[in-house]
Amino acid sequence: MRRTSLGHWGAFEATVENGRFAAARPWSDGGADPQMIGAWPDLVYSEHRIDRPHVREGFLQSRERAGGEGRGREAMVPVDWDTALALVAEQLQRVHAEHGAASVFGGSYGWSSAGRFHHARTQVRRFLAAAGGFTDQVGNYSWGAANVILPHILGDADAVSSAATSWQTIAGESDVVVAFGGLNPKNWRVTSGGAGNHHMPRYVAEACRRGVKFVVVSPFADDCPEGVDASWIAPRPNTDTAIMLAFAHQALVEGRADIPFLERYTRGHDAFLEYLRGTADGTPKTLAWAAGISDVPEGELLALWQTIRRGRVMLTASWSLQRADHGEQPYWALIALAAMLGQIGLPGGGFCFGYGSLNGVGASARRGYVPAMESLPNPAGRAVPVASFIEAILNPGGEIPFNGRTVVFPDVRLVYWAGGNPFHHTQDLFKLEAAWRKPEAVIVHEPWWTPAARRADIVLPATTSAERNDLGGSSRDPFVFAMPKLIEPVGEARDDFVIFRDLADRLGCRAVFDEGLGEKQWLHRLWAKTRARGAKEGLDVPPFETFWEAGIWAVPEPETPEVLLEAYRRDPEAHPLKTPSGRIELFSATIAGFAYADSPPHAAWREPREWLGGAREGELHLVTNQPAKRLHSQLYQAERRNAPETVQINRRDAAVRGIGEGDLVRLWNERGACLAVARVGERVRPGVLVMPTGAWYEPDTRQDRLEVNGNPNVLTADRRTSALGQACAALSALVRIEPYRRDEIKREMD
Ligand SMILES: Nc1nc2c(c(=O)[nH]1)N[C@H]1C(S)=C(S)[C@@H](COP(=O)(O)OP(=O)(O)OC[C@H]3O[C@@H](n4cnc5c(=O)[nH]c(N)nc54)[C@H](O)[C@@H]3O)O[C@H]1N2
Ligand SMILES: Nc1nc2c(c(=O)[nH]1)N[C@H]1C(S)=C(S)[C@@H](COP(=O)(O)OP(=O)(O)OC[C@H]3O[C@@H](n4cnc5c(=O)[nH]c(N)nc54)[C@H](O)[C@@H]3O)O[C@H]1N2
Ligand SMILES: [Mo]
Repeated sequence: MRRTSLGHWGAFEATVENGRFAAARPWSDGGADPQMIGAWPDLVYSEHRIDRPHVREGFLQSRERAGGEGRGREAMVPVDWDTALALVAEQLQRVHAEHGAASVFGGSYGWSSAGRFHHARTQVRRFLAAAGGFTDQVGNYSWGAANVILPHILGDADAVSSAATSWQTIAGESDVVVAFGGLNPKNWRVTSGGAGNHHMPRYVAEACRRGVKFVVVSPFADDCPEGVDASWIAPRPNTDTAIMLAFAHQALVEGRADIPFLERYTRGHDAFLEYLRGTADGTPKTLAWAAGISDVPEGELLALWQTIRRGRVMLTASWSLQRADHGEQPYWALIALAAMLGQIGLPGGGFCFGYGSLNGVGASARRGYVPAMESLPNPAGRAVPVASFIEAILNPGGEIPFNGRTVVFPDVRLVYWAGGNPFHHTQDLFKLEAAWRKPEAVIVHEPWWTPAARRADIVLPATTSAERNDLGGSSRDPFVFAMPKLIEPVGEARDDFVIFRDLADRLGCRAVFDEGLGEKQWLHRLWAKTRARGAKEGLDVPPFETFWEAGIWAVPEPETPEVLLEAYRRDPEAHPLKTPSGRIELFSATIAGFAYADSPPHAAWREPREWLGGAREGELHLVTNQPAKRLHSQLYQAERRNAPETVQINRRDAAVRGIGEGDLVRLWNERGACLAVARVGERVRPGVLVMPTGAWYEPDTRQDRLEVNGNPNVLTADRRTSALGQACAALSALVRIEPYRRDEIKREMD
């Protein structure tokens, strides 16, 4: 039997033989990665599947009185479902009664699976809301800083979350595309919710063929699709803001600045221009100034400026740029530069974010046809920024500023995680390991024995999306997919939804949680939303049965290609932005009013706390990017590696340290150390190491604070972008590296 289904890494055709998921290959000519898709059966039948519920030995004996020290160390004891569910219900009731709802931490950040109904994170938050409330997480790791700064500049975060100028208009109209952070094709293998169309490389190649010139600004040459003859400028990491500001200054002094555009479409450009001139700080933001910060020769910057000073120019930044100290600034600076050039709202011109970050950005698709599972209001009304998880646990009652408000950390007693891997995504994992011992109870739903599952008190085995019915898709893709159940659950695994429904039953809140509906009825209800959306736009969406039978519904393409802020440009009075002024804010009185020392009221250069400009002898900048053939830590278990993750190092840096190609190396700083395999060459600029995330966290049993699989988050800092964004700043980290000899571990870590 062959069925079509979907994962975050693409739509696939599944072959099922005698009740077994035998093979998976990319659906149709969709262009998904065959290796990632082909790993599905390996994942589903992995030796790392959790076969039944487990409880940590000490916790089984003495519950919360066991303390958290044994997490990840004591044996996990298999128990039956009834015992496990009774324990979970008891712990939730206890914490609610003794400490209140806010002491249950249930934000549960993570991507989980592509299906929209069985989406674990949505399900756990619905359940905890129904059960009386919890502390939630706000924002995301992907574009947390942009999510906060963009509404101040543009009125909302659409320019990073959903809207983008289409590749069609770039191919047709752009002369130059300058990609800060590049366009790394590996990122196009993935879309949140999954996609049928993986044709980004084709769009870029087409633009190239029509003569569009590409400039990649990145420390890493691989941030460029094959076959694209791009110029490469390799600045120090985290210095893009300085380059953008210098171009804006150059526009100003050359009389290239589009003053009528600034006057009509922006507010506060005077203050910004004064900053560029250096009126107050005595530093004009010249090319020479930016060359000193970015370590790019002034001549190279001048040449790049000359390619963008005329013609139709698309300025774009990857999401990675804002996942760094002061990550709000490169986004604000890029918008300001685009405003100076006056092409915002024109086809193929202006600015845009994330072309190289996710499949589907700039593809043509109608939005709103993939239904989202509904959430429930959280009676506890509490939430903390996602990246402040460690601090929230360690510092109950502590306060942090956040976008003009004050967040007070709850007294976390119970942590509930379903659909994310905090021992992958959190920065400073050895610090997390210590913080993780503090709560009285930790409950995790997982299909696999991930590092987070191994560190829980109660582990409930979840089904994978192959073992249940669902539907999914991405708003950036022209398809909605049925995800039929392919096989019976593996072992004793149960759907997250079913687990929560049974728990809700025990806690007396089932009617609120499931509204009396089962899986099938929920899928009908979700599809009804798609049909309602169609009715609004005059599109004929088939009935559920027709959709389910076909397995796919192709959403008709929009009539005109999208251009970011086109309507605003056409008529700013009729289409004002949702900013206080209704205009693009190059100076924000709101942000000025917050008076945060680290968050200037206009785009400005601020030194990161860790960067090459402030490095000590021997330190290198560690860039941790997304893994090429995994989705974060997902798919790692199917790789069957016998060596740690790789790290890219420049030949020059390798030579002075005696590191050769393929050598085992140790990376370390004051936060910890991890092993890696060196890839030596010229792909990465001197002074920089590039290491993908996603290796499963595995501390060495004999060495304190040494991680052996190559998870670089033991090296990244638990710091946020700024008081404004409080977002993940993983990409600002300095480390040292040396050949690894197991017997002579140095002890510089303390
Ligand atoms: N240093 C550094 N760190 C980073 C980043 C970086 O650039 N550098 N990037 C950050 C970003 S942008 C992100 S989005 C995060 C990603 O972090 P996460 O989203 O947390 O990463 P995943 O590995 O996708 O975790 C998803 C988990 O859900 C589980 N899962 C899958 N399906 C199901 C299901 O049906 N039910 C349940 N219960 N579980 C399921 C998977 O096994 C996996 O453990 O990492 C962040 N961390
Ligand atoms: N294959 C695959 N694709 C994915 C994912 C995955 O796990 N696997 N995850 C998805 C998710 S959740 C997200 S949020 C997106 C993330 O999308 P991004 O954040 O854009 O992706 P990254 O790979 O982290 O970074 C892209 C490149 O930015 C460059 N870079 C880093 N710092 C700087 C800097 O300071 N300046 C400049 N100029 N360049 C810099 C690095 O060389 C890196 O290769 O990717 C998505 N796509
Ligand atoms: Mo992300």
